[in-house]
Amino acid sequence: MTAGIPCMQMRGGSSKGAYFLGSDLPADAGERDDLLLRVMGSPDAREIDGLGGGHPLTSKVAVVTPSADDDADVDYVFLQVVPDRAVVTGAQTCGNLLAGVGPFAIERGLVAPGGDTTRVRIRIMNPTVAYAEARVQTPGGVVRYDGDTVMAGTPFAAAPIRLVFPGADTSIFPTGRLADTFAGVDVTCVNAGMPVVLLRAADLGIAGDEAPSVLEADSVLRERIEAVRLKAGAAMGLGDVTDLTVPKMTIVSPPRDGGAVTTRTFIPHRVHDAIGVLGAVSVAAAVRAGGTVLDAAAQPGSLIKIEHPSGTFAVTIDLDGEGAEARVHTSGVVRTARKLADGLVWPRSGKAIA
Ligand code: NQM
Repeated sequence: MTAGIPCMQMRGGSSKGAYFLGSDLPADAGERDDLLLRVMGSPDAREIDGLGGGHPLTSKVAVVTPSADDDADVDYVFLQVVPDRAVVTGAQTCGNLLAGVGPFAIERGLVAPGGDTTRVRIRIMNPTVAYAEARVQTPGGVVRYDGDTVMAGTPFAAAPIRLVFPGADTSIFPTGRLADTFAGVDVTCVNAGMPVVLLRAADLGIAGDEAPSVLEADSVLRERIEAVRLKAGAAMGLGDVTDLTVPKMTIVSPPRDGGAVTTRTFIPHRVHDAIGVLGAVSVAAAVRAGGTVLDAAAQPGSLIKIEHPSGTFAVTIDLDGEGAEARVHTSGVVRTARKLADGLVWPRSGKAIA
């Protein structure tokens, strides 16, 4: 019988995934990905034979290793396990699972707790190297999960984890323009950590505050958005994105609840119940820059509230430069995470039945 593999299941932000030490997984990426499919229960829309929850937001993996980089304590590789296809992709990172990386690193002894709050410096390894700092509550040298912070997209309060992202020296507008037209639809392509394409709800003939299930059921809308995505992805330098989970497609419309903008995000085939962390940072970057399909002037304040299907997501962000030259100076979000289970997982040994 296959041996059990050490694994911690955590809710990270509004997602859920399996966290592993890199040393507990095969070094070869192909072998690792094959193992992860068998751990999560993919390919199967329900992932009934594995830890995955049958939705992209609950079929995620974080691989954490001590970092060789002086600027980081740990390296974080994010892998999206596609539930209904035998695909494991590292073409994107995930800011929600990132929220669990600090607690996991402390729990596994990779980072020593340092007072009431422990700072964990994280090198995000894919799709390109980036850095983040997580501030984790560790009173008495133990990770604290309980707390009063309520995060839209998660029904229960928990301890806050502040994630801070340093700036970058590349423009947030990967096509070099504030707006483009692809497949007849005006869009803004923006990337402040997650490649996102903004589309106006009015241009798609919808209100923009529909429930995710309503949008997912609209096959004409889905096909139109996919046609835009394939062209926008190439123009953003992502190549052929047919089988990739990026760019994310965010439908924007005027705010309803005091925020800067209402969003509905295809990630890219299911619609997010909320919005991804770095997805929200990218939208907030476009809000701050102005002159985009958001049809608004650059917003002056650092705090940007992004409305989504289950509430609002607050991002603090400052930019350097203007217009198509705008770059992130710094950004930050508050998330929560929770250890759900810690032990051994037994991967399926059987092959998928066609
Ligand atoms: O954008 C969903 C999530 C994400 C990614 C997705 C994320 C991010 O909510 O940083 O967190 O867009 O695939 O976990």
